[in-house]
Amino acid sequence: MRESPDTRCAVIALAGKPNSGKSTLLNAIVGAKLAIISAKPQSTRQPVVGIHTEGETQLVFVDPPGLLEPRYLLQQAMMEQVMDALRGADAILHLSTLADGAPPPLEELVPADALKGQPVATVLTGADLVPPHERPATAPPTFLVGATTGEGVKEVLEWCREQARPGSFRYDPEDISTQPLRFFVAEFVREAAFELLDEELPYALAAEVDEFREDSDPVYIRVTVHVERESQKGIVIGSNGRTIKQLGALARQSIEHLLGKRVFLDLWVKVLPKWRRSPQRLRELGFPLPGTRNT
Ligand SMILES: Nc1nc2c(ncn2[C@@H]2O[C@H](COP(=O)(O)OP(=O)(O)OP(=O)(O)O)[C@@H](O)[C@H]2O)c(=O)[nH]1
Ligand SMILES: [Mg+2]
Repeated sequence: MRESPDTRCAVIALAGKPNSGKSTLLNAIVGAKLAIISAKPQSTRQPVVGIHTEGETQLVFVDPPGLLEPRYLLQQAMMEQVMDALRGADAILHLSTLADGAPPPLEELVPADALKGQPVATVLTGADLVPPHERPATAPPTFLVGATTGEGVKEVLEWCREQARPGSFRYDPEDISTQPLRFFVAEFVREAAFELLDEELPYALAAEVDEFREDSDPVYIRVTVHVERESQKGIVIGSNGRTIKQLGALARQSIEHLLGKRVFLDLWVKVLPKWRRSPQRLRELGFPLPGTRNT
């Protein structure tokens, strides 16, 4: 890692309701598709880390799930990760869509122990959907962003850079994430499910990489798609396997793009009853359970 008296760093957490555009902004900042995006809420379940290094400043962005009232154990585990992301942050970007307007202060949305007085900027997303003359006037630390068009991202980054403090880089300046390829593979399978499947199904679905042979050509990746019920398995497979084929083709595009290699994606659907409410299943799928963290 670069050791220099001039290097500066900050960890920046994104916070906001589901669908406020956190993952879209993370990708716009990093300039690559890391986090999955969906028009349906609650697509992010585990925080995605994106690194932005420019000159002597390294910013580490954490894109956690959206803020919600948990109704089952998976959602509790998701909130646990939001709190971890906030606690570990030097500064916070609080997102809300322009349509929803300015969000209430974060202190009203999260437990007091999740915050430690970090600077918070408000980011209003979806600016591209509103003609310029109808947009509200804003001044730092409030920003208007069209994350899909990249408008306003530079100004947000400038604010983030101002939050950086002297310190050596934590990561190689070339790195854009800290997470293994397996993580992104499973995420891209879930993203395809959010795109292609309706109603409850994307929420009842988890993806797990069982095998990843990077040295084979094409790269061989076997993924188990877990659903909660036999009837859901039937829908995910579809008649003559049509749906699972579509799902695989869509996920494969994103995976090949990230890997820069051809991929053979072998998808298997299994029923894992009630995994979203099972501490053991959630732990196996890599979710931290509430109250089990050393903080
Ligand atoms: N037009 C426009 N659409 C946006 C913008 N930001 C996000 N979106 C869209 O809003 C939807 C939600 O975006 P995400 O980035 O997945 O939202 P999120 O906050 O990560 O959502 P969760 O992970 O569910 O908490 C997607 O359909 C995005 O394409 C924006 O600035 N402009
Ligand atoms: Mg997200």
